[in-house]
Amino acid sequence: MNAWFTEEQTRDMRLSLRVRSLLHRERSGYQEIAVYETAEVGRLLVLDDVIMTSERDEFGYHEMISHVALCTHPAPRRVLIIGGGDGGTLREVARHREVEEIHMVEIDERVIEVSRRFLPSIAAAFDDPRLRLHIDDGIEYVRAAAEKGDRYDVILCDSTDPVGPAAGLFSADFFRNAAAALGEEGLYAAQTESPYFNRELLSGVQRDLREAFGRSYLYLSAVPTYPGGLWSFSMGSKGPDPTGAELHFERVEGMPLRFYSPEVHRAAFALPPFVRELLPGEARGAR
Ligand code: SPD
Repeated sequence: MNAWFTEEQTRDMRLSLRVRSLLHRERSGYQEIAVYETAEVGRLLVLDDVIMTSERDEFGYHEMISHVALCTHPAPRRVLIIGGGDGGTLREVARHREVEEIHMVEIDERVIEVSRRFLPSIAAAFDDPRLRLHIDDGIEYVRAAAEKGDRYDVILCDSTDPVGPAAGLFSADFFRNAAAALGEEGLYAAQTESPYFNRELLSGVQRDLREAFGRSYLYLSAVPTYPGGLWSFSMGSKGPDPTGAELHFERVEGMPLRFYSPEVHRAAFALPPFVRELLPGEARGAR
């Protein structure tokens, strides 16, 4: 079979993956959802022609969006996941025994259902009894949580790219609401795209997180099917320092992790100069 799935990663750059078969395609109320069996990266989830996750490289994303914050917060009992319908972030959060409640707000229920059926190794924790699943708009959910005085310890934003409805998840207004929906030592971590191809977005996010939380951090991982392969995560903190001495690595002992480790946690904050220059002025010298 000579079929290929091609993602237009930038206007001038494409990634093609040989397709063994198309396992599923549908149009939900929000987007086109497709799952391919590929020759190189196993099963691949695609939303509106954009790669969301693949069996081969998902761990560098899901482990890093989750464990960095969960090993930094002093007592992460209530965790909110925004987006993340494939379930990979939920799977990682659910590994933490100290987490008592996992709230997840996903706008498109069909992404969850398709992932449960076709990506069982990723969508592995939807039956966890600590999960409270909300099919809703993450932006509205966080605004309402902030207004009600609902308080989380950690919020993880596992969003799609910042286009269409997801653009609001990268806005200063959203970060202020996220800060208000977090407790005193609250931590917010989000995927923030490629440091090669989304530079303006990334420096704006860092500036706005710093304004909303007081402290912001940027760290890196590797996700070969995403544009450029080098991927960024941004963190807003009301107190705990993910680069400091008080980290809780004992929490991940014994977990079957393939990317995250204490060494990788620390190394992820070592930024090449071309990435460091995206940090707000006062933070550039500090790390
Ligand atoms: N360019 C694709 C970025 C997608 C980030 N989110 C992926 C969701 C994986 N759980």
